Amino acid sequence: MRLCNAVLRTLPADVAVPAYERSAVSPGIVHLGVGAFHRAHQAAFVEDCLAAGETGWGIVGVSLRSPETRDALAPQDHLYTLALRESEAERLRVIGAISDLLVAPESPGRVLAALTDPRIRLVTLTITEKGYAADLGRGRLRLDHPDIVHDLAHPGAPRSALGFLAEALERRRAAGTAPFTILSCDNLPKNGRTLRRILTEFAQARGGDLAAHIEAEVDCPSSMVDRIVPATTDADRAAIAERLGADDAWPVLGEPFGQWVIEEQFRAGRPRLERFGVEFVADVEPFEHMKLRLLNGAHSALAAIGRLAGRETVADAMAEPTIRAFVEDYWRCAAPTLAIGAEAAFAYTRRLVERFCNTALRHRTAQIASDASQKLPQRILAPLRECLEAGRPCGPLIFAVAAWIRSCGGADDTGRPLPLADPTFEAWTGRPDQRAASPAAVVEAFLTLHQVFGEELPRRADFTGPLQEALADIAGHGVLEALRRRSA
Ligand code: CS2
Repeated sequence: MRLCNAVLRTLPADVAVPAYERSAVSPGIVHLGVGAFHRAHQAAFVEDCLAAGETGWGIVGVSLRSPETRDALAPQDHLYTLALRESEAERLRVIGAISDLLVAPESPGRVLAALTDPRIRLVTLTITEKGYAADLGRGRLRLDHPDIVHDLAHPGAPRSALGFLAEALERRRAAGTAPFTILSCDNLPKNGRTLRRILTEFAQARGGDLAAHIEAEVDCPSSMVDRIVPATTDADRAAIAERLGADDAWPVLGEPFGQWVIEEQFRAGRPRLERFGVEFVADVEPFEHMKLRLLNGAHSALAAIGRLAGRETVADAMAEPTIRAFVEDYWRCAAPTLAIGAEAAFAYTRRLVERFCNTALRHRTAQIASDASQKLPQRILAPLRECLEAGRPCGPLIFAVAAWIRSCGGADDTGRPLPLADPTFEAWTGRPDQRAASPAAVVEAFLTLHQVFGEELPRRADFTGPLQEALADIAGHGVLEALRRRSA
């Protein structure tokens, strides 16, 4: 039996199901990039609003690349299970907030029709760092990006999120429909402002006066989103089917913790998410820095170190005392770069230890390591730069960069292959052969990667010297021994 509207009544009593009439919901949100994170985070908050009677905020999900999500969920009335796990406990909730799923490459016209529907007042995005087609170090649009080149040549059949947003805004304006608000839910610095800047640059490149319309009329609040969402495995599918008594082709997993902090800029209206724990603030940056630099920064460090040391999950890596001590040290260095006080940072990291040690999640270090070249600048290099400028210690941050470089060499410390999943990095033709080149030569080659390191950092001897030393230590002794030597 497959999960669908008709079986909702037959599910076990301890599985939460949509507490509202799904057929009465109308679409109010288009979400671009409808992956597991969206389904485990924003959609769950929207589900609360629907259940509370705000029926005008159903979600039309759009996949910008593959049909997998639609293929899995369409046969089950777009229902799916959210499993929140901690230790032995698992709470299951069937989410009904998604009312339709579109696949952009198959039918760009249907996506544009959804985006120009006057009932849509909010467009949310989780398209990952690389979906922005931007040089994130500088926060500028990459006009040479193949999707951007395509969308400028074919504005009526776009491929990129920016192409869809610009064309939809143009059509809405022509039809006299007010613009939607665009809410980025990606882990980018100043995500709303960055999106607004690159969308405006894209609109300028299209010509006409759309850019001026966006500047004057379109709200792009920044937001900070947080929930750890490991990729679903076949074992998860089987275990969830067992509990449901029905098959769900693609349930999503997460930790019970969830946070969403959003800037209050919604001229087009919004669901009353504040009733369900979402925080609306004037300036999201302090929250964003706290999360990007403490949670995501440590995650990326753990991913690189954990993979080199053969630790499959974040919890496995945290169980290794040397790594755990390193992470604590990392936080001590990153925390002073935050606007929040030391006490708040300490409270946050205490909670992070518990979240990272949640063995029920099985959050794979390989998952976090994907697209690392797109993540390092905002997570690790931004606070690192600030520490260097202030003359504060930042050894653990530099060590994390060295571990990342080493993890790009193709093998872990025992010689097992370490595949990369970072297309932007893989496209780089200057990659040195780490089995042959000296650590100094490897560092020198990596520092030419300006998209990651920027222009100024590679010129600082107080960065390049310690980076070479850390890489030489890792290459010579393995990552765990290198960590032990650091703390000796
Ligand atoms: C992780 C994030 O995969 C990654 O890069 O660091 O997905 C992280 O789990 C989330 O941002 C937590 O909110």
